[in-house]
Amino acid sequence: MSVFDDLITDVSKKGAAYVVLIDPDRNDEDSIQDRVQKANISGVDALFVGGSLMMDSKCVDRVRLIKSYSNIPVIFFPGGVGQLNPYYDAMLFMSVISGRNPHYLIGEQVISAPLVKDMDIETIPTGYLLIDGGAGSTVEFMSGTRPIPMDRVDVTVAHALAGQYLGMKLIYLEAGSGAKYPVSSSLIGAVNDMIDVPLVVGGGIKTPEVAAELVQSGASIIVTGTVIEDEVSRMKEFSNAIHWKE
Ligand code: 1GP
Repeated sequence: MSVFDDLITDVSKKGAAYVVLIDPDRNDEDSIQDRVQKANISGVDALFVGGSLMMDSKCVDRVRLIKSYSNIPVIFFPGGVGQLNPYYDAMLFMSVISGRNPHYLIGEQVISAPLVKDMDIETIPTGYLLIDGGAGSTVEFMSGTRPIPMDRVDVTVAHALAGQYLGMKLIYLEAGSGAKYPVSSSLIGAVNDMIDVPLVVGGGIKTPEVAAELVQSGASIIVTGTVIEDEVSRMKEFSNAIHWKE
């Protein structure tokens, strides 16, 4: 079974899937080991690995390390083609469809496609929508795109639907790492009412209660990063809150 099929099975069996984001930029070897081993035993369904900006050249070594400790799928969450390496089980093959920067709509994808083929990495076509989470995210700077204001339901829904019609298997609503506020329940509900593909929601999700509320509003996959960097032991609480059918 593919990593994507596995994730979708988790969503239907458990009510939603829980993914922990590990940014290889901000982690030393000990914290990587601790985080990945805790994820293995805390009901986390997969790891996303990636970040918008790497401040050193150790990304590949850290991904290799993450893969060596992980019992769950390690999925590349691409900040750029430079982070591509053969240690991922799959990757979100993403396009920043909320923006109008051709490099992040199709440029990076063209550069990476032959390398992905050569490395034989499973690709999961993903429409990525950057929503304004109030914190001026790194993604905004790095992608050179303007986030969609949180209250522009019409604009968000139209982008998500366009992503579905273009064949995206997932639509990702991203408030940005460290967002002041996560994507709102009402926005998730409105998008979920209009599209049939699973919704991934991340950015600024700080408590299991908020995660549970976003799932009830229509999120199929919840991603947390910062909160787990601060408190690794909370993974189990998040996983219990998100997996409401279990
Ligand atoms: C993944 O950017 C998020 O979509 C992660 O955000 O670090 O705020 O959890 P946090």
